[in-house]
Amino acid sequence: MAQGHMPEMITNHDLKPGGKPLNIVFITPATALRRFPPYRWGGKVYGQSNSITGPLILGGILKRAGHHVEVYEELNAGVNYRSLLKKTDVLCLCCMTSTAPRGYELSDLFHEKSHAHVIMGGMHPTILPEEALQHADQVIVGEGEKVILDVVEGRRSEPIVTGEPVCNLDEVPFPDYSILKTPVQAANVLSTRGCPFRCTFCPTSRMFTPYRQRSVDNVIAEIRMYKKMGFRYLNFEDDNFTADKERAKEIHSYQLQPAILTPYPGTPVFEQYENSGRMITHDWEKFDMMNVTFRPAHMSPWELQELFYEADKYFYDYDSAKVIGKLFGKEYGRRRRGLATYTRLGVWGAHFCADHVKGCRQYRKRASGSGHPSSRIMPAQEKLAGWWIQTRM
Ligand code: B12
Ligand code: SF4
Repeated sequence: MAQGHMPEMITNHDLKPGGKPLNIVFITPATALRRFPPYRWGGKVYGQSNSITGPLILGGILKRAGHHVEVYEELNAGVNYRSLLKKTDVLCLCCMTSTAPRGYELSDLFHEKSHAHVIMGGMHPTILPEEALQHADQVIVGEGEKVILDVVEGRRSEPIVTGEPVCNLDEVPFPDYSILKTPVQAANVLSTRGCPFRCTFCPTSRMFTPYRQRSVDNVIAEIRMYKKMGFRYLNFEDDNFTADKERAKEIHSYQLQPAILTPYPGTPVFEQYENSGRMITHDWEKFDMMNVTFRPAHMSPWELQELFYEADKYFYDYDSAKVIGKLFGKEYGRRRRGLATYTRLGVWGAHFCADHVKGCRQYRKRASGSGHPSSRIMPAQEKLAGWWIQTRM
């Protein structure tokens, strides 16, 4: 498989004299609901399976330094933990807020049942490193490229290591898909890091700072590599692909999806809502942009949740599926139709669970109250998902 190029700055490390290659495993955790098979099937309707790129970039750096590296995305497939517990020397967990609780669970499991050294990184450990350190041996704050090898090989042993941002993004190696062990159909391309604006609710513009762009040539070289590797689908996953309109036109693509305002820790909105008592949950699993986690000013949390479901139905409707089919081809149209159906079933399912499943029946009566809406809906789905997962871990 084609490899990304490797800049001097990052490759120039050697294994410690006499040091033997380590078995390094990267896991991007997913919440119980997202590991539940019906959700994974639904995900296929939503789009081609894809992978977060951080572990593929960092794993590639470690592989080229001589280590044995495997990367797993829990979102896309079950992971055989029995075998990983036996062989893993270093476990690297990549967590966003909603997946941090699962990351902590995995870290505890590896501490209990294996000899692995556990390192955490990604969006959530970057914002709350002390919280992550209650479970991990080391936490890397920020971008990992410049420090990952030193941390893994033990030259940096402090509990919290701060990774400096890479100034010239063209020096970052391309993600290495040869180490990814879970299925993937689409390659993700990020032509920038961060965003020139700093909306008060936005975590990425704070994590990836300053805003940087790759050169168009470098992006095109990556796209060519994926074509050679046989990828039929690419996603542009920039946070604000149109920040530079001319450049966006040059590269040519963007995508949107509905989301609920989520006050992520580390953002001014979180501070503000926290200080004024408007946060209604600190259950990080709910921080996935699909659950209301705060008290809105002019309606109840549940009313906002319902409006989100309604917006989803308008966004993914059958007419727009036709237009998308015409613009982007039959397959995209078919997927969009599937998504329209799935969204409608999902909304119905959420109401059904809330109305009929034990523990949730009362939600309508409490709709104008201050409780967390998903704490009434989700338990039904989560109980089922939790049961299924427990029988397999
Ligand atoms: C691609 C992507 C996806 C893909 C794949 C993700 C996956 N399989 O988990 C898809 C579309 C499936 C997805 C889904 C979701 N996503 Co998403 N996603 C992204 C996106 C756009 C790009 C990720 C990426 O490749 N970044 C670029 C690389 C270079 O960064 P990175 O992976 O974070 O890695 C760097 C550092 O974090 C660090 N690092 C990372 N991992 C590790 C591990 C170790 C051990 C170390 C040391 C360092 C380290 O070093 C890396 C290199 O510098 C980001 C936005 C962003 N700009 O990051 C949102 C983002 C991560 N997603 C987000 C969200 C909310 C979600 C969903 C919950 C959305 C939803 N409603 O379903 C789901 C959850 C999926 C899950 N796993 O459960 C939020 C998370 C916010 C937060 N604070 O938690 C983000 C930040 C978007 C946003 N603007 O808010 N996502
Ligand atoms: S990425 Fe979007 S939300 Fe974040 S600062 Fe930029 S424009 Fe605002």
